Amino acid sequence: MTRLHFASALLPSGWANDVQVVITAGAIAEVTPGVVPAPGDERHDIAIPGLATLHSHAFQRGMAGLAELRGDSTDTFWTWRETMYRFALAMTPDDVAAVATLLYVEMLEQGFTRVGEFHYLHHDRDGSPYADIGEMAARIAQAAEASGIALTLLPSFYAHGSFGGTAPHAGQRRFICTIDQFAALMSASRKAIATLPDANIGIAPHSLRAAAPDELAAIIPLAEGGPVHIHAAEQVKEVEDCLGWSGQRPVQWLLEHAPVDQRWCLIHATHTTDEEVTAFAKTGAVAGLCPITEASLGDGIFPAREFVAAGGAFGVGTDSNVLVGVADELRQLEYGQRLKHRERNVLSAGAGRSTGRALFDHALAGGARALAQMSFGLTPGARADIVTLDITHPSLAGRARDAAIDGWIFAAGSGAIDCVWAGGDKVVEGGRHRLRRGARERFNASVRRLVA
Ligand code: NGQ
Ligand code: ZN
Repeated sequence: MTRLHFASALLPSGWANDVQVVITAGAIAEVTPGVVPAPGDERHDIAIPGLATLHSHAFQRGMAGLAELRGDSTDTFWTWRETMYRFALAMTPDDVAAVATLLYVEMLEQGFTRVGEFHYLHHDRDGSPYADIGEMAARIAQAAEASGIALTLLPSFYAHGSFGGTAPHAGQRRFICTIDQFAALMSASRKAIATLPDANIGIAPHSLRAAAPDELAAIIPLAEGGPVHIHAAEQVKEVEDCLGWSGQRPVQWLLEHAPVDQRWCLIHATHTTDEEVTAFAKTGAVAGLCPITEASLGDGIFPAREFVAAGGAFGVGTDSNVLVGVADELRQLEYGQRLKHRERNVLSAGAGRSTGRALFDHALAGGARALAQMSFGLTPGARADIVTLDITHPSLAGRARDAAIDGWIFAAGSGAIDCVWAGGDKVVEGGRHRLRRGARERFNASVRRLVA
């Protein structure tokens, strides 16, 4: 049993002072506001819940910052993807484990305590399955276990190069499965996470480009009620190609042809019309927004204001992991809206209400829904995922409650996290994960070789 005491804590009912939290077996057992610290309570200042990054491609952390060199023709999402494929083709299972471990360490240092790993780098370098088809999934599970982050594994089904069932190209060979191989991969993935505390599993048809309608229908039952994630409408070209193929836009097609409900998460959904926004919000499916990656790749800006006004749920994902941070994703999301609407405090819940708090609340609830966490936040029954802010950071000076969240998200950024408990285990202290050094060494050794 661990007993913590916080000067203030963000509970589901709002901020409370003098909060004692009792942790047993990795979960929150009791939350008692308005009590003085008991002898033996470990004391901290401001506590907030850990968040989920609902969309990650771990291996891409290895190439962060390596695609910022202008090419011969106009650089786009599609030219970035060629660079990314070349990198993916070179990685061994050991490289993936090293890169994912450091990434998950960094996520925890930034206040992410659960990751939705949209996992599609399945096979050996020539495209043939490993002797254990779940080899790479097992490496992801190992990385999660070593770091302490909770894992929602989302094995991805990938079969085609584009709409209409076209053949995949050579650069995609490590991602490709038949339906039978995917079923075997799902079983192996379930095995890989079986002993991992607090892990769960869903499925991820990669996109309507990569999964044909009959395949989509065949694989959805393999989720066995778990989450279903799919990339949709990230790029204008993708929307145009989808219109050419089906006469419908990707989000529209999904809403009309797939059983989209609260279990679903549409990743990006950047190019979505007013009509789609209203219908999407009604389903209860989560918009999986990845603001930093979407900016990095030149995707466009999601109509977040309209989606929230329609009652839509969203969470955030670090996606390409080019930069990892809770504060960074939430700030970028709000700043995109500001640039688009030429206004300030666009996603605040109303007059006198904090923007940072609104962003945080949405991302907490939306992330939990997208990764099938029924119980979340600082409440009995939830996993003990707790983050404390460093009140000595200059951007937090004199701030309390929502103002501290705003100071963190808009002014302090990554430097304001003090401690992080993941499943009740204090893995980050003074902003540093206990594995940081070793994880960096392994990561650096892999990446030096990969970029040589
Ligand atoms: C991915 N990433 O699967 O890693 C994709 C690129 C694609 C983003 N969409 C590949 N950000 O969508 O075809
Ligand atoms: Zn993605």
